[in-house]
Amino acid sequence: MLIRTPPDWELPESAATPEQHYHARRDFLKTLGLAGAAFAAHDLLSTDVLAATAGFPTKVNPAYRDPALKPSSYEAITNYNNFYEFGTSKEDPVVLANRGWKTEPWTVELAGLCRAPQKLDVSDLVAKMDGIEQRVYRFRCVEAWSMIIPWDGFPLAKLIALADPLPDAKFLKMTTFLDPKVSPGQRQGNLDYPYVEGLRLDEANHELSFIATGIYGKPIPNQNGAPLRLVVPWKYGFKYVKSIVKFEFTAKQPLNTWQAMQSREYGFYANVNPTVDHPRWSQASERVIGGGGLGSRQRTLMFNGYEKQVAGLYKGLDLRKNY
Ligand SMILES: Nc1nc2c(c(=O)[nH]1)N[C@H]1C(S)=C(S)[C@@H](COP(=O)(O)O)O[C@H]1N2
Ligand SMILES: [Mo]
Repeated sequence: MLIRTPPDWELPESAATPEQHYHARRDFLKTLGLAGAAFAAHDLLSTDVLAATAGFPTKVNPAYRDPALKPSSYEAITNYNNFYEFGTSKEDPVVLANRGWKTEPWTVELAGLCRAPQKLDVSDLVAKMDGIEQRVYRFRCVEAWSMIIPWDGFPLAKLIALADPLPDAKFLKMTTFLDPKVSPGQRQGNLDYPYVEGLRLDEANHELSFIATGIYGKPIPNQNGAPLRLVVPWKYGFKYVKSIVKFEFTAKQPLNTWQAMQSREYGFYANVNPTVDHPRWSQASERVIGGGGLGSRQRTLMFNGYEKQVAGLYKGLDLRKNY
């Protein structure tokens, strides 16, 4: 499939590492689980063409590579995760999501109010997206921590165009897999499953909205939401629904999982906003994961730094009420 690592890739700066021998996604993931991704990803970043270092078929999109953003280490991004299907601690998913959970083959369904509803394998879907690109985005979790992540994938707008929504479609609802056999969190019921998220259709079609199939030029690890997950950089991390099996066009606003869980604390919009605090903590600043010894803090930016691009989506909307 297209999101496989081709056999002839090499890492210029670490030609001696065993990673150059990993030809298949499966092997890559197995090793990731065992070795805990011990290589220093920041070394890969010294080259200008970030993705080319790993040979993943992706091109850096220079429009989304602000040189002021220094990506977090691959190790931090892939070992400090929220994925409640595989446990509630940050360290659980890297172990539990790599114990027999298969993320290929993987069927994706396009459904609801659209002219071209269909079911297709994720590799066929990716093949229709004419190429994978890399974008470096800020990432801000509602728990007041942040990272910078080089995502590989395609604009969500391309997937929406493939489904061809009808005029009545106003929202896009996205659903994670449901399989309690492989998901300890689903067996325990630590949330209402399957995990659901949603966007207004104009938000979903915004140029920043992205579907990630990779990180740092490598296929996206299970713990980060293989084989495809949402990326909406101006919103809190819980909107970034992982391991999606269904994209559904709806007329009514979907009820997202965290809103269903605790609507006073988590809303539908979840736009990063330093002036609207979480009922139990301030959102004015954030801890930078991997930002040195105890982790440095920085001010949180309106819309996570994407205000120029997205503020227009929310003209006339009370962002205090619509958190
Ligand atoms: N299916 C599913 N998607 C999910 C979550 C989850 O528990 N289940 N957690 C969310 C939260 S709270 C965050 S912060 C991000 C974390 O993404 P990361 O682990 O790749 O950093 O995934 C989001 N997507
Ligand atoms: Mo989060």
